[in-house]
Amino acid sequence: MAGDSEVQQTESGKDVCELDATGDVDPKLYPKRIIWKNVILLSGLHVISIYAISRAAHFKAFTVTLGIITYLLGGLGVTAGVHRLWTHRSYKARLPLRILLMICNSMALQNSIFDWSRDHRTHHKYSETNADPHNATRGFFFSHMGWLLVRKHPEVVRKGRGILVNDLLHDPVVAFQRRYYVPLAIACCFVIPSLIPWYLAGESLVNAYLVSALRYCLTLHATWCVNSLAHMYGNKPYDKRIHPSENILTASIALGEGFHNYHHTFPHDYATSEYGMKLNLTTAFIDFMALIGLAYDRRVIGKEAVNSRKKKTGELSGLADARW
Ligand code: ST9
Ligand code: ZN
Ligand code: ZN
Repeated sequence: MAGDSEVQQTESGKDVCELDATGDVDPKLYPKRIIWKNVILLSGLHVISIYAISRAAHFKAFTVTLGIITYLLGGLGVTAGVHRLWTHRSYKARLPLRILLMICNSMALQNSIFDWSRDHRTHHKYSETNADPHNATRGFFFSHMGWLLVRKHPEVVRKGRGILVNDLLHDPVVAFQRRYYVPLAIACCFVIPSLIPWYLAGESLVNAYLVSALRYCLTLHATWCVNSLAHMYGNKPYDKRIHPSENILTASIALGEGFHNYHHTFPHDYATSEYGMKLNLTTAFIDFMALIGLAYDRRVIGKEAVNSRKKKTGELSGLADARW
């Protein structure tokens, strides 16, 4: 009951006031608190990005090339780093690769590896429920970026507390990034990528910053498409009872992360797809790292298991009931 509610606090002292006295969710106390700081920052980023596009003809080729390279590096910090390595443990990486991926991940500025992984593990376990941080049943905009503009649903926090994160807490690379996250992310995402073309190619600092901001904005949208587009549109060859779908557009812009029906069915496959390296730059990157000895123990789901799952629950299986 609303009247029984009390303000509870997390370990770092933040209140989770939407839980009632029993720790259950009181629906009357949710929705939703808009985080105006995030609304202003993300709106500002979009205004700057549109302005950057309008000035594109003034940018030096060096700056644009660096923008593309940092899109790919930041993207790999998300896909090969926080997603496939730290969240799903779908392969193992030696220390130099973990450090490289942590720096690339900081370049993507998408929350610390710890927070991102905890949210993503929660997303997989409780997909399309209130405990899913970007629950796609709340609509396209919410699952795309709206979830970053409001306080989390209390179920995310409550159920998320049961998610195991010991491996993340014991990884010194993850701990280092978490500790110095704000300065590290600002330096890797904006400061260094703006200084390089200014220093090496005589680009103006304003132009160099505009390209960094545009690249950041594009990386965010490519990532968010996995939660929105790939949870709404596409085929479901592996499990038709779930929302996640094979979305080729998303796979193309998100370095191979759009094969989402496969990924939610077999989350521990390091390729996140049945088709290995096809449209999947991240898988090619991990394979190259394995070739030079920096990645190992890549987990793959066998053909037989994939085919038998397709027959049991895929679109062509004849299985009738959808979960939703
Ligand atoms: C961004 C992230 O964009 C994007 C992630 C997308 C994931 C996509 C996955 C797809 C697969 C991979 C594809 C990659 C493709 C890449 C392509 C690249 C080319 N469990 O969070 P708080 C507790 S970030 C357990 O503050 P609020 C916890 O105790 C963009 N507990 O919630 C915490 O306390 P403590 C930039 C949890 O206050 C407390 O709750 N960033 C969990 O409701 C409060 O946590 C932004 O725009 C959990 N899961 O605020 C905004 N969650 O501190 C950044 C929470 O002790 N975020 N708790 O840990 C925020 O400002 C806030 O998180 C908020 C919610 C406003 C969204
Ligand atoms: Zn998903
Ligand atoms: Zn995943």
